[in-house]
Amino acid sequence: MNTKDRIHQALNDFQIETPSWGYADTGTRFGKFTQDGAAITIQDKLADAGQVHQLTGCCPQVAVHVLWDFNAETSPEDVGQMASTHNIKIGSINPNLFQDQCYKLGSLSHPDIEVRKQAIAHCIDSVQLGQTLDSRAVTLWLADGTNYPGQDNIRARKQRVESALAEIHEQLSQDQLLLVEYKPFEPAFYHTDIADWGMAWSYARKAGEQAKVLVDTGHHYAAQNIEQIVAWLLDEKMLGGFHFNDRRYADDDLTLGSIDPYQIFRIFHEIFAYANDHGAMPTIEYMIDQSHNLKPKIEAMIQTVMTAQELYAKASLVDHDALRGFQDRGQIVDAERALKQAYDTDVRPMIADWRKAHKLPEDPVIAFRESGYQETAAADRKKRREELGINQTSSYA
Ligand code: PSV
Ligand code: MN
Repeated sequence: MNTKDRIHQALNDFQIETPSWGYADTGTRFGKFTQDGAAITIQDKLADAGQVHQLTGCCPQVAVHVLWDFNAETSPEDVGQMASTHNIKIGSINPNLFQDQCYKLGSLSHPDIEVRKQAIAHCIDSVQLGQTLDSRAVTLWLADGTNYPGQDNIRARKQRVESALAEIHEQLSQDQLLLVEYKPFEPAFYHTDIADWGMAWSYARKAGEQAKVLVDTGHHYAAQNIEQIVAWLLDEKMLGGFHFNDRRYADDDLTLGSIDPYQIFRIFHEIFAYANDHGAMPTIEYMIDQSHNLKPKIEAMIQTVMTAQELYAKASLVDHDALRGFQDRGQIVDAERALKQAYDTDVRPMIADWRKAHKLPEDPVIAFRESGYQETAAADRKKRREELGINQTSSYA
């Protein structure tokens, strides 16, 4: 297959979910820089996600965070219906186990059985929400951990999480997945109950067959080799999905590839290499987990999606037969050159071509700017904020 066809085939198969929370005002623990165009309601978030899909053609799903996106006035069915009016679907369901006051000492790992019961019930509600909305993945991230040595019994907490996950897993329908996300620190700074991929893997294995590991690229120590983790999880059939973002220090939520695009290429390469060995691409939930504080949100999301497509397309170009030969003969320079050859290929004209073939704009960022959507949304949302008495000053449209 020639380069163009390989890229087109890769892009035909590539979809990535955007997060509802990436369209709303978010910030750091020090404060928020607000934007007039930021989504206020779930309707706004879905409209914005619909824009990203309309212009890129590869984001048909939007991830939701249960407490941030659902309320008593809007039924889940209404939310599903609203999504479909924007030609998208509700994707992964994210339970929220970190905002309620009762979670100060943890959620599924909390020493008090009553708090654990509340957390489990919320997860089971989220599983049912997924069933109502025909969504596949429930993605579980625990802020659980301790801040001080001796604060709680680490093994007891592990056992509490294990038994909670098994209980939640039992409620999954046949098509549902329970994705277990790990994070080395923050908000817990002494120990985190799911600190790394090995712990997430162990929890997922014990929970049941439909539990897999979720790799958030921002949740690793600086020198960690993420593609090795990906290769291991693939080999063990335990890779469930990704939360993509980039980072400089920790969980910085920077746009994908803004700091280290080669790392994302190497991750995609491991996936293509696995597919080459097994004759088919593995099923993986690709998701973005970014909250944009400085960049305009929809543009930043489109930029991220375009970067993901570029890096995925580049990774599809690696010549695996040649690479295997170089590896077998110990030709290190040539093996590395096989990766670089693909990475250095300018795939942008072929992606533009793919977009043309799919009646999509060649440059979705420019098309978005020209559409006037941002200005209209900003004017409308600014007015609604004033009516609602939400204080906000902004220099961004
Ligand atoms: C936590 O840092 C995380 O990566 C989890 O996926 C959350 O659901 C998400 O960010 C949003 O806070
Ligand atoms: Mn995440």
